[in-house]
Parts: sequence; C-alpha cells; structure tokens
Amino acid sequence: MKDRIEELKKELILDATKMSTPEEVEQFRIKYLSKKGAIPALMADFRNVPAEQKREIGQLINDLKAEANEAINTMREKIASGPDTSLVGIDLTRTATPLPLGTRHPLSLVRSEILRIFGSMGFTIAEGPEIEDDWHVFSSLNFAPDHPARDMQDTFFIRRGQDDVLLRTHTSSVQTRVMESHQPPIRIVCPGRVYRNEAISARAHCFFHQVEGLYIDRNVSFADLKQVLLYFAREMFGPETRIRLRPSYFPFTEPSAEMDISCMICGGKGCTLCKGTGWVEILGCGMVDPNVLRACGIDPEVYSGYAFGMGIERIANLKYRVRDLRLFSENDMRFLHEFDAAH
Ligand code: 2NM
Repeated sequence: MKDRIEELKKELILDATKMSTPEEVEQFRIKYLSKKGAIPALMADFRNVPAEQKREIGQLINDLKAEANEAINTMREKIASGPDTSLVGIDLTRTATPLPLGTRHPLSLVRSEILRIFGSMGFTIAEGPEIEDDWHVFSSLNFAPDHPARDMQDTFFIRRGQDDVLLRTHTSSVQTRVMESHQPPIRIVCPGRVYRNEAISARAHCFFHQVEGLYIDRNVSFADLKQVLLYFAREMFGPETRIRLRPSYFPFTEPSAEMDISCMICGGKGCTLCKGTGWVEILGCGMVDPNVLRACGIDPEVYSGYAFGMGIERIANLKYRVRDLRLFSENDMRFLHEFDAAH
C-alpha cells in the first residue's frame, strides 16, 4: 500500500507539470480526485489496511489528496491571471557587460557634410591613389619644372629619379585621372588624404584631408563657380553667411581666387577668430587653366571649367573651434567623445 501511494505521488507530480489549459486541469481532477479516480480508489482499499498502519497510511493518503488539490488550485489561478508577462520587453540576447560604442570622427562628419552639399548640386564622388607619379600630381597640372612644391622640402618622395614615385600633395591628381579618362561634362568632388613634408605643430601636420571639386562643360563661367560656392557656404555655416573672393595664384587655375566667409562668430563685426577683419579664409578656387585641360586631352577651345579645393581640418576647426590640428590624428578618447551624437 505504501509503495502504491509513493508511485502515485510521483505520477501526480509529473502530471501536474504538464497542465496548461482548463481542459487539462479537468482531466487531472478526473484522474486523481473524481469518484472513480485514483485517490478515492486508495481510500476504498483503506479498510484492508492493518489497524496498526492505519494512522500512517491515512496521513499519506490525505497528503496526496492535498497535493492534488493544491496543484489544481495553483493551475487555475495561473490560467485566470493570464500569460506570464514578467519577461516581456527584456532582451535576453543582450550581453551582461555593456559594449562601449564608438563615435563618428569630426573629420568624417565634416567630410560627409561637404559631400552631401555638393552631392545635392549634382556632383559625384571620385577617388584615386595616395601614391602617385610626377605627371598626375605636378606636370599635368601646369606646375613649372622648378616649382618649389616639387622640392624634397615640400613633398614626400618614395623614389626620386627618372620616374618619381611620391605621396600626393593634393587630390587634384584624382581630377587629372578623371579628365584623362572621361570627356566632359565632368562634375566631381574628390575627398582624400594628402601629404606634405612639414614639421608637425598645432597649425601644420605632415598629412591632412582635402575635398577638391571640378566642373567642366561648354560655357562654364566664373559666375557659376561663385554661385555654387555661395550655396555651399550657406549650407555649411548658416543662411546669413556672406562670401568674398580675393585674387590669388595657383599653377592649375587662371584666374585664381581665395574665398573668405563672413566670420561665423562675430557676424563680420570683428573678433579674435577673424583677427578683427570680419572675414575668415576657407578655400581656394579658379577657372581651370587651358594648359591643364589640354594636358588631359580636353579641348580648351570647346570646354571650360572651374575647380576649387579646401582642407577638411580647416572647415572642422571653424565649425567646432578646435585649437590644435594634432587633436584630429591623436585619437584621444576625451576629444573624440565630444562629437558623440548625444552631445
Ligand atoms: C585648389 C585651388 C584652386 C584645383 C584645380 C584642379 C584641377 F585638377 F582641375 F586642375 N583641381 N583642384 C584647385 C584649384 C585646387 O585648392 C586650394
């Protein structure tokens, strides 16, 4: 009898874990507690238990009955209170230790913004090699054979001799490559890293980043250039921004100019950023020299074009008031986290 009770108890506990619907609870009740159920059957046999065991066996049967009732009550309550929602909304796949998130580098943010603005005016992106030859960096761009930029003092040479191999000093070499391989219309912006042999300081580095633009078609004029640059300045520095162009000189453009914007700190009144002038320089530009077009296989009698170039560091300095150029390449986390999306 004791063994039968023990067996039944094991079976009951197992069955109790398998219930989840009201129908299953009812089946459980019928199996164990109904008139023809297993527990009343035990009670019917109870009268055959010897008198000296009646107390102990009676207790075991009562316990079993209580267990069955409790299982039924617990399950009924569970069903009545609806599905278990304690884990809803908790991501069980998350790591216990948080993963540190990186941030966008300020130069990357500024480059994206420059490319977005020119992209909205129909410019497409062109890229090219950082290791170049003399033709694409200097000769095709109308640099005289004795131009100082060709000097070891200014340019990093990988191989010096008949076929120079060097690190590009501007991304104009990409534009030369595009002009050589495409006939106009050409409308491109060229972002990239460039190298110059300079002592590293707060204001100079041996590499920096540029975006240069080029537009060549029939009847492209200086007025077209001015309007595109005005639109760029207002998108980049705000709708109140004014521009001015000062005559300048570059080997690859004629005429050439440098562009200033009205100071975004004082609005033109004069402050320490603009050194009291109300203007800050942001880029160089000009009409592509006919010699450059001819060297790249484009007929200057049919086509004309403009080009411009700017340093991404310079724009980022003005936008974020960074005092030291070296911060852009040191990757100090305290600096980089100032450009967190949360800030
Ligand atoms: C500048 C300033 C003025 C320039 C010229 C060319 C090319 F390839 F068309 F000749 N590309 N970029 C240019 C003109 C760059 O940077 C300050």
